[in-house]
Parts: sequence; C-alpha cells; structure tokens
Amino acid sequence: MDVRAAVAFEAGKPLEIETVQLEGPKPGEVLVEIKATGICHTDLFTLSGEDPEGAFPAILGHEGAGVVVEVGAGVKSLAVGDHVIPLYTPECRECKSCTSRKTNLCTSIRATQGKGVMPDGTSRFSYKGKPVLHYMGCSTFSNYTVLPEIALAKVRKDAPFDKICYIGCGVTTGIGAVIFTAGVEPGANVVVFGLGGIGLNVIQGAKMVGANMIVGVDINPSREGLAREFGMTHFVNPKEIKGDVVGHIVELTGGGADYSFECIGNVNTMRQALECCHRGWGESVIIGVAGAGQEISTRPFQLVTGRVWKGSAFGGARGRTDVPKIVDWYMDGKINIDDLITHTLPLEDINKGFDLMHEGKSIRSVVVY
Ligand code: NAD
Ligand code: AHE
Ligand code: ZN
Repeated sequence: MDVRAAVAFEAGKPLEIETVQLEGPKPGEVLVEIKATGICHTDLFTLSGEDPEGAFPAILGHEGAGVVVEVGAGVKSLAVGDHVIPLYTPECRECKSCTSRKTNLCTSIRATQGKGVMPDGTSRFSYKGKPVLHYMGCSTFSNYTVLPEIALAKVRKDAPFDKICYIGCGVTTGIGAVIFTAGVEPGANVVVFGLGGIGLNVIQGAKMVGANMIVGVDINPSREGLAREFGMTHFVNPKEIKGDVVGHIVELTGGGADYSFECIGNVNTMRQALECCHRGWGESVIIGVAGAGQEISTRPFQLVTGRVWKGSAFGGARGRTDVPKIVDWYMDGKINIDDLITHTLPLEDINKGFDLMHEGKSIRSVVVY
C-alpha cells in the first residue's frame, strides 16, 4: 500500500515527505495506522549521524500511538481496531532477559531491530523499488507502519492519541527511571541534569514518589518556570553559578544527591551527575544517549566511596505490562502530559519540530496525521 512518510535519506539532511510503499504484515506482525507521534531528541541524534546504529535511508520516529488495521497469521494478543503504542523495547515474555525479571531489555528481536529490519531480516518499506529501513522497530514518522506483535502495547480506547504517543518514549523513560530503575523513595534528594522532554518527566516522577529536594540543572534559563510547575524546588544554571557545579550541588543538597539523573547525553554532565551524588550511597542514572566513540570517565574513588553509576533504557519499563498502566495514570489525572506538548504539527512541518528542539524552544512537538 502507499503511505505518507517523512524519510531520512541521509544523515544531516532534513526529512523529505514522500509517498512510500509498505508491505502488509507477515506472520506475527501487525499493521498499525499511526495517528500521532512525538519527536524525541534521539530522533534528532540519529538524524545528525552521531548514532553508530543510524543507517539510511530510514523512516525515523519511535514515540507513536495508533490503531491496528490488520494482523498477520498467528497474532493472538491483538485484533483489528485495538489502540496501541509501539514499543522500541519490546516484551516477548519468553527470552532470557524477559524471564530473568532483572531487566526490561527484551532481546528477542534486538539484533534485527538494530539493523533497521523486521525479524525476518527484510524491510516492509520501499521507495522507488528500493528498501527503506525501519528505525528502532517503530518508524512512527509514517502514517502506517508494521511492527511485531511483541512490540505493541494495547491501551484503552478513550485515551487521546496526540497525548499518549508521548508515553511511547519520553513520559515512560523519565517517570520509569525514577520508579523502576532507581526506586526513589519518599524524602530523597534528587538532581536532574537536563530539563527537556525527558528531564521534566523525571521531575514529575520524583514529585509523584514524594522526593524532598528536586534540583534541576539546565543551561537554558527558560526551562525554569515549567520545571517548577512540575515539582522542581531548586534551579541551577551552570552558566550563572560561581565555581564548579558539583561543589555547588553538594552544598545545596547538604552532602550530595541521593539520586541523580542525566537527561542530556553529554559525557561531561554524566560525570558531574555521578560526582554530585552523596558519598556512601548516592546513585546516578544515565538516561542521555551520547554520540559514537564518546566515553564516560571518573576517578574510581567515586565508586569506591559508595556512589553507584547505572543506566536506564525506556525507564526500565516492561512495555506491554507497564505502558497501559501509565496511560491509565494519565487518564486518571495522576500525571501531566498536556503541558509538556508545546507544539502540534502536520507531517509536512515535521522539520520545524526538529528545528524547535534544536533551538531549545519546544519540550515536545507532536505530529498529528
Ligand atoms: P531535549 O533536547 O528535550 O532536552 C535536553 C535538555 O538538556 C535541554 O533542556 C537542554 O537545554 C539541556 N542541556 C543541553 N546541554 C546542557 C548542558 N551542558 N548542561 C545542562 N543542560 C543542558 O532532549 P530529550 O528529548 O529530553 O532527551 C534527552 C536525552 O535523553 C537525549 O540524549 C536522548 O537521546 C535521551 N533519551 C534516552 C532515552 C533512554 O531510554 N535512555 C529515552 C529518550 C531519550
Ligand atoms: N543506537 C545507539 C544507542 C541509542 C540508545 O541508547 N537508545 C536507547 C533508547 S533512546 C530512546 O529515545 C535504548 O533503549 N537503548 C537500548 C537498546 O537496546 O537500544 C548506539 O549507541 O548504538
Ligand atoms: Zn525517545
């Protein structure tokens, strides 16, 4: 079938809106009409050419919501008309990782997903007879896409697509990192580096669990107001403080953070996030994605003296299990998504969404088909 998609033909070039061909679902696969998709910093990162797994031409986008249009042979858990959120971290419930109960990083289709193809090793998308790659197993910058059954969370039908699409990445990543990865307890002091689409969700997660101080760190002063509305109690702009950020935060928190979260993707701020943690127990969670070839460093003494460095993908959430619950939290008014969606655009204007993020003018732009 013909579909409308924003195609990334080359790294560093704007997306091009084209009519692309999409094959129907093979066994175990599902055809989904995407109704809305957010633009995450990771899409921008991959388009920049910094992602070692970034391959082109591809259809980017991994923060979507839509409706099942057709199911392939053998699909049992989904039916035509179901509302779904695509999962770049699937949940097969059978692989070593899923059954370990120690991680959300399902490995059943990771190898092919990382290469931009479906589990059978081929792409369903093509343009002028040549294959176009999938992205993070989702490709939500197309009004129709095909996904494996295990990479779709079934969600309630009364939830608005143009808001819950954000649960497909940013909301779950931020809130999940607090709840599932770190297990932040009431009364903890939390420091969040980067107050964009992910960091603000870390803030609302920290507030939800009853954190004490919630310190936000960002070089963009315009982030302060919204962050305070979401629960930030103290703002640190590294460009405005005298001396070093780590010392400043350690003093502000009376000894260091119980938990810190890096939501930027910068290896220098990752080090600061670790080193501003409390001696003996502070835990730092890396969420930000850093470019090809970059490495983190610190003095081992930081770990010897009890700080813990860990990372989080998709907030540690198990997609098919947890995403429907997070949609319920939104529908029950427990979390705020609406105020983080600063721009809504038609597909034709998707490059504006990338520009707004690049310029620090948006939190989330959502494309509505
Ligand atoms: P964003 O662009 O909306 O936000 C980034 C924020 O960082 C901005 O407010 C910016 O002003 C701030 N910033 C930039 N440089 C800074 C610095 N040196 N010091 C302090 N603040 C700085 O991006 P986002 O969508 O929130 O994504 C954030 C990061 O998280 C990206 O690296 C993205 O790829 C990654 N990410 C990871 C996961 C995961 O599962 N691990 C999921 C989604 C996004
Ligand atoms: N492809 C990159 C890594 C990118 C990355 O870390 N992706 C995150 C999700 S970012 C969502 O906005 C993730 O879940 N990673 C786990 C995984 O298995 O991909 C690289 O460096 O190769
Ligand atoms: Zn994302």
